[in-house]
Amino acid sequence: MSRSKIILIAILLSGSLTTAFAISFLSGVSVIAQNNNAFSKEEEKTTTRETVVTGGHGSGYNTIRTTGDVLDSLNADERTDLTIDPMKYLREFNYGKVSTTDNGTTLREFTIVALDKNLEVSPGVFMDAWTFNGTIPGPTIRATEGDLVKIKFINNGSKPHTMHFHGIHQSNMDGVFEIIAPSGSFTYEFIAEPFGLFLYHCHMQPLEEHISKGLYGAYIVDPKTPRPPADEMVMVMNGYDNDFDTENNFYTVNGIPNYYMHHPIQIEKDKLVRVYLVNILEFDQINNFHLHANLFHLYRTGTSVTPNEYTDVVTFSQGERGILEFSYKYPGPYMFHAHKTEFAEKGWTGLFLVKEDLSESDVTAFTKGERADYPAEISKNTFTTQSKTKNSQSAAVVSYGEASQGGS
Ligand SMILES: [Cu+2]
Repeated sequence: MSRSKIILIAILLSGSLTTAFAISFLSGVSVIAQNNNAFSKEEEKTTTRETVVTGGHGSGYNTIRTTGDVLDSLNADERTDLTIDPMKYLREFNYGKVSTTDNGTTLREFTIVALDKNLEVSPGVFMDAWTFNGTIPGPTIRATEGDLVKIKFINNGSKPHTMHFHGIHQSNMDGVFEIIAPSGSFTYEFIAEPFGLFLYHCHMQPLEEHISKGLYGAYIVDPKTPRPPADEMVMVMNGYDNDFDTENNFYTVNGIPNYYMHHPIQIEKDKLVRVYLVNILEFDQINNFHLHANLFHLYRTGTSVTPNEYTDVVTFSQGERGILEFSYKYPGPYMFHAHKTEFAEKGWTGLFLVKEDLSESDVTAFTKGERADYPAEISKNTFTTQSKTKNSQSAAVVSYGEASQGGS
């Protein structure tokens, strides 16, 4: 529900109660009932019924062909005006320019540039975005506990900005009071501590504007003893309010609505997957992540190597994050998406495609730069994955639409 709606309801309720309370003082409890009746009659008069258009949803996830008003980014790979390349971003960790200081500390140096950019957040939908290094989300910054991190921040945007990192550091490195004007620069310097999953974002007022226009990214601090090897990926949950009414029109993980539905994330059966999951969604109170046909170990804020929970849904408010670990027992396509169904319908969905092993040929709904025609196997709601046995290779047909992917 939008904030304005919540506020409106709060005003109406408090107005109604205050009036009822005042009247009841004068003429007794029965007036409260009358007042409530009057309120509901008034409400009846002013409420008009909305027509609900279902937008041609069929059974199961045939709806990935069109999600009604939310167009899917089918040809995203070769474009330069998109928010990001979600497949590249997924497993891209930036460790900076690495050197060693005189006292033996590892120094990691990064350069981040704030840029105004007109980005296509969904086909045909452009937004005047503010970015770190030209993308939404900004680059994932990664260090190890105890490293010295230096971030040279250059503001080439048209508005003043800062970089506020979560984590432990000095006040003057917190990116709140030192405002970096357009054409200005500032070097943030701090020790990476503690280990965990953090984020960075601009901290200029009005904060909701500077965040919703795209100024954020993930910041990972690894423990000195590394976590066990895994297929690691970062997922930043966000939204776009491209008509500036303080309500999001699109919801995504990693920048483009529904991207991973068309470009499934390929993972290997029985192999440990580690997702660094960050919620930066502006305007909405919560966001969440649901994994299909599986459960994950959840490390809240990533500040422990012992999991807090074994679950299939995690809900975060803005700024919250956690590390998810899981492996799939059976091959095939599996959805992941916001279990806030409104967000899922407006773009926050994706697929893991679990393979017997990654040497199998890629199976994606669309190859790079291809037109938005569905390959025959997708049109027929089936596609083929190689399922290997000890002595032979046989092709198994996996149902892709209809009932097999029908629920959440
Ligand atoms: Cu800013």
